[in-house]
Amino acid sequence: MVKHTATSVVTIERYIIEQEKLHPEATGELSGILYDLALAAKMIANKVRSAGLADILGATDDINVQGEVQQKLDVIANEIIVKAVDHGGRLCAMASEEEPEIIQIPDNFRCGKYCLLFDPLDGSSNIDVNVPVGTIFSVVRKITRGARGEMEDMLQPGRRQVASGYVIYGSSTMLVYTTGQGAHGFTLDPSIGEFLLSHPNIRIPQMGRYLSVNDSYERLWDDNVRGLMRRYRGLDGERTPMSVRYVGSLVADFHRNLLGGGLFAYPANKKSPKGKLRLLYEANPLAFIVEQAGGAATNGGKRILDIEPADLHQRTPLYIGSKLDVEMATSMLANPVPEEQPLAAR
Ligand code: P6P
Repeated sequence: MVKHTATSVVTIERYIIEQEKLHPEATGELSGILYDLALAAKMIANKVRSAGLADILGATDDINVQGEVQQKLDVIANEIIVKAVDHGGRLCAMASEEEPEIIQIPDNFRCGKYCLLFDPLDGSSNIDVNVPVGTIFSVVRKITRGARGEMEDMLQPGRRQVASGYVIYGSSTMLVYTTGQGAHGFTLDPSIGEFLLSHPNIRIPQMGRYLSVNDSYERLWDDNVRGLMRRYRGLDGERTPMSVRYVGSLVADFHRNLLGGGLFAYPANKKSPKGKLRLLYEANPLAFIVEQAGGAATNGGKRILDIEPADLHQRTPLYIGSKLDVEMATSMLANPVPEEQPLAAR
């Protein structure tokens, strides 16, 4: 494979094909899913860019599975992704943050061997104030018999992902993905409508500059979490102080830390004892990317990618970013978070 640099003019489609050649057994189905997601990202970027103009701001009166008031763009982004991938014959089913149940492939379309799990527009509450938002996706292989996807296909640990990625709709639109051969970033050139390679082989610094945490929950944290955050801030003399940068949009906070080094933390707290972020379509895909970039991700007691899922919309505490800072979390949070029992153990 050609070793590209950030100055190479390489489209995401070409890069996907080059990466596919690293897998002699590849059939091109996974590449097809990534093409379709890149198309969906361009369409969502268009909607996000024009959100302030077309009076589609503000919330619908629908409530999604999270009990959150759905922003109209959430619904639109969800539809765009489903319609972009449901007819390609590569998926057996999908799961979305916006839908309570598995999304089956329409009867008139062929089923494939992969499952797609996604958060169509994370951080959507930030849309009205022009803060970056993002799409997050995860791809796993079907493991059950039969053509159609089942819940068991969705409830796989993150280490079984074959691809994952995110799109950040910020000052520019970027797509970052991995298929297990490193993490690679592409920036949308709106003048030609192409994602161009801009960040080949992303590597996250081993120690971070930035700490991303909402410390308004400090009163709800356990003592060991409070102690960890003091350490990150340099208050106990064990670590050089980190600067706090918290956007309140997971993809924006994660992306800055991935490129510049840092740690994003959303600890369990007395109000959210399992944490807030979703395992299958937020923590797992970002954990795959950060490990491919030399970082790490834990729930405070266990590697995120080794957590056995029990529920489609399961939440998890999340500490993700620079490897040494994540290791500091693991060592200071000695008591693992009680896990939900996997389906089989019920
Ligand atoms: P809090 C946005 O609603 C989100 O799901 C993530 O994007 C973000 O990291 C987190 O919640 C922010 O949560 O409790 O700090 O407002």
